[in-house]
Amino acid sequence: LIIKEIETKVYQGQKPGTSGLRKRVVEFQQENYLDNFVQSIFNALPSEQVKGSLFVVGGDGRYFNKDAIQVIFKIAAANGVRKILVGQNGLLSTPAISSLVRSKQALGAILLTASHNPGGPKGDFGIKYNISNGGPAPESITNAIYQQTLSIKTIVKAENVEVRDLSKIGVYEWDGFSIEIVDSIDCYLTLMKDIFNFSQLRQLISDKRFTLKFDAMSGVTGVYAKRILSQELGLSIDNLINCEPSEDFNNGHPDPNLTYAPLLVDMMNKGLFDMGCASDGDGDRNMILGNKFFLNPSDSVAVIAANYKSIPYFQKTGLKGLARSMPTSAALEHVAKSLQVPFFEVPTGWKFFGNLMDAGQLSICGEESFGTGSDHIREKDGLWAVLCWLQILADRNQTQLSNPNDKLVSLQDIVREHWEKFGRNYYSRYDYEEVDAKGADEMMKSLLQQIQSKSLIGRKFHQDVYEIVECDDFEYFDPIDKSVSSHQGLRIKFSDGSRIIYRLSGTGSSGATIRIYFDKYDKVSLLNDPQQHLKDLIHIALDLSKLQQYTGRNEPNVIT
Ligand code: VG1
Ligand code: CO
Repeated sequence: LIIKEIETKVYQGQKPGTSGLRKRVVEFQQENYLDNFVQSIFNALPSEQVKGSLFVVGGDGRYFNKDAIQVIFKIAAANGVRKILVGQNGLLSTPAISSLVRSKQALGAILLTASHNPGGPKGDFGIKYNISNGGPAPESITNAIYQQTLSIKTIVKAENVEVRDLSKIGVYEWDGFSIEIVDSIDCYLTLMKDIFNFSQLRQLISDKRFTLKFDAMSGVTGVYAKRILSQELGLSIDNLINCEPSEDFNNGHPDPNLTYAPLLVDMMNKGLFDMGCASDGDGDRNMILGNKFFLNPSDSVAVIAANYKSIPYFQKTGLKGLARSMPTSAALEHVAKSLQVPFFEVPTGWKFFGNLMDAGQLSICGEESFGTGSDHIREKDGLWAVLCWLQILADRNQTQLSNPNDKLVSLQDIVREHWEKFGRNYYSRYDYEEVDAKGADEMMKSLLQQIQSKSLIGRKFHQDVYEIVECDDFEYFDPIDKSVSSHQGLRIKFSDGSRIIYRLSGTGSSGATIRIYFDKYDKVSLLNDPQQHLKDLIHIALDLSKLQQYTGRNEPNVIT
């Protein structure tokens, strides 16, 4: 190895957000910008751990992915890493990386993705460090990396390490360092076969009474969908859309929601398929739709949990506990109560679930932001969620599938039955993307002040139907490592249990994004339109925050 030491200067602002460091590509293209961050990761880790270690590297295939991988190779080699596993063509979904780290017992992984943010030369790039459990590094480590970025002076690089062609599976060796290009899917597929009953899934997918459409939004999941849904489970290739990974997501916004997946949403609204699914750029998110039916992610995780016995993996492991992020609807709590399993509420971001899983206290968890997962890995997992739903459907329809004249129980039938049993949490999230950061900060400050002064308590709205009984600035005490995470969102709670939550996004790359979440439980009227049902609560939220006044925005860009 020819190792060179390079002098560098500090870049301000390399602080990882909700899920890694995300910036515009042009920022990453500045001299040593990426290099500084990568070197800072190694500087933050104990050097005796790094020496001789194994790392996993891969990304969602967005623009700058391939250049970044070469930089990581060089810096990792010079810092004493023994071996790197990299996905073929540099591609690995976030869940696949998590599964590789765990099964190969790597020290950690470097993930190259800005997830659901747009890509391309004018779009975003991102980098995230995962630890040996396969999950995102906790705040103690991301903070340590950030501290390193503020004092970095030199970078070390092995100049002669380079594998320009990442298309062929194989091993490349230098003295004391090697790079192995691995199949992007194999390890993940083995895991999925262990979790689900593939022959049952195959039977459902091949049945004429059930039609499925999958949209990879030109992100990395396309390669997984082709192999798993099509080759392994027999879904016709015609039912896969946007399954070629593209550097700019085919000029799209790889965020699976009602706004950015219009093609799929339109087909499902027309009733063309029984189930429609989409995943985000790096494959950890999922949107699942029924025939003319939107499955709210907060309901999705609750229904999966309630039906855990349909899934072979949970038959083996049992249900250790359930958890959701704070702004996610309370639907999952009703399931935890009924099944009498422990329940946890953590801040937004998957990194907060890892400790509970490692401690054997958590099996299934989810976020309202189209993130669902379990302790099979330490990241949320888009394709896993799709397979869960297929498994639940296949299990529920065992009799029907063998009687060709029976009508199949549909996805929405299962959700409606769930509401009948547990009640329904009407839920919505409003996103105001790229608003002026100053206005957003001032709005949050004014809300915080109202909360801290307790002046909101006792206030009544809409003919006194709604009364505020509690409000706070959410703080999380991790029961496992005892760490404290403050300022995780502003919560307002009403006498009927309804909640309004305000947060600023931590994944954007310019301006600010305000998120407002609405949650209202109902046991009696189950089939209303959520926007209609939540109208008053939404009104109160906009009123209290004076959002329009602070931001000049009349409407959110995305409504979930
Ligand atoms: C958003 C979501 C959060 C999710 C995060 C990462 O964060 O709200 O639930 O964990 O994205 O998802 P924020 O701070 O913008 O609200 V992904 O798919 O970008 O790794
Ligand atoms: Co993602």
